[in-house]
Amino acid sequence: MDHFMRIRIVALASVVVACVASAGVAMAQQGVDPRPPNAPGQKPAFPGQTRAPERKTNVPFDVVTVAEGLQNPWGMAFLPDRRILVTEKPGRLRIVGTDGTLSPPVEGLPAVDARDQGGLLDVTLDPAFAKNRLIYWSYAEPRGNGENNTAVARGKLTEGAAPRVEDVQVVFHQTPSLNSRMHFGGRLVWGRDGTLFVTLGDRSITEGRMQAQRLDGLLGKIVRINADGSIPKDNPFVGKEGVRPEIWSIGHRNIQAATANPSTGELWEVEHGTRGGDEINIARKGKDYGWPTIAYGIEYKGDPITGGITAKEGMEQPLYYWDPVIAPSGMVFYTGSLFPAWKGDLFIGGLASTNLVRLTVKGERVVDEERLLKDLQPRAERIRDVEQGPEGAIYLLTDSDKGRVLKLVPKQ
Ligand SMILES: [Ca+2]
Repeated sequence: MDHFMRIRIVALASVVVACVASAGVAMAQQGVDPRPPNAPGQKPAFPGQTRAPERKTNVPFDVVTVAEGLQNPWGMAFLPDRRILVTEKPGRLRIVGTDGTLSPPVEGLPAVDARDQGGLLDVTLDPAFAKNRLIYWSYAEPRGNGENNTAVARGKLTEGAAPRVEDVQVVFHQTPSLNSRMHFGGRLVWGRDGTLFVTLGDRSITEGRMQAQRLDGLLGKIVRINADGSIPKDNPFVGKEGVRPEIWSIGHRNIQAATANPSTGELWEVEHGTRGGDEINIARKGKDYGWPTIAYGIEYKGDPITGGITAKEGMEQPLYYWDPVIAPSGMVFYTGSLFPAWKGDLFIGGLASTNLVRLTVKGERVVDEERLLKDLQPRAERIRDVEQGPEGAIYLLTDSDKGRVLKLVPKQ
């Protein structure tokens, strides 16, 4: 082979390599979101970990306004008679009647710190509510001098002339308290065994973020408690010196979406990343989800996060991540019969994306993604919470000072 022929072959090979490489980039940018990633150099740890292919289910549905006039509603829970408990972030809990009317605020709740992301957060019924009338709610608990932390209280829901909670007990306080108005986490999820998972944030400020890996505090953690606030004996760190026994899992940033997987009972959660690092995890006993040592995406200012690495031995990879982000809040696996085509799918609320994310999940893999409500929201409302109603409709809370309860029902 002469010299020029060799050059031509090398040049041709380079073109082929370049074409394959650009096809690879194009592949990496497939999925439902056409925008480029914030961290284009980062590679997923396994195929399908991000930008799953789009699949439009074309399920016809109507969006019905169930109630409106709620100020930044954050969490909801269905009462046995199908009325809905809804929290408003400034500190009010209301009951939405089946006709959409709002009750006066439930009396007897402790004060909340409602600045920025803080306030009254999630609400859930005791698994034995029918017998004991107990409800649980999470909130930003004021501690004086601008300090606060996430807390969980419970009380007996009583209805007379005005609804109220009685015998209120604070069953959980996140420690340490910090002077921050951000990253409270706050979702409440029951395990099948009657224990309660509480998702917590890292409080956003550096002092909090750098404690997400520490076992002697509750910043950037998921905790697991008994209903009365005592510690389950089988928590992963019970009996270990210098370690908080409430801890279930560590290395989380800010979790505002969590639900029990109906087929396995395990806790699934979606946490907010920075620019390009929202991620889905199955929160397992004693595991480390990496924050802030490993993370996808970049800092808000554009710098790499910590050491700029996305994987490390001993730290869990997310099941799935988004770059750019959706800003997740609220999630549920759909198990109802109104939408057979969606059975088993995972629905996640989007704050920044102002849409409802639908994912097809096979075991522990996301196989396709769809964005719903894109064209149905002239006001581009942020979605704060997603629940399945007792009749099988999908209920949403929209996050604004004129927040609404919406439901998706099959098209009439
Ligand atoms: Ca992580």
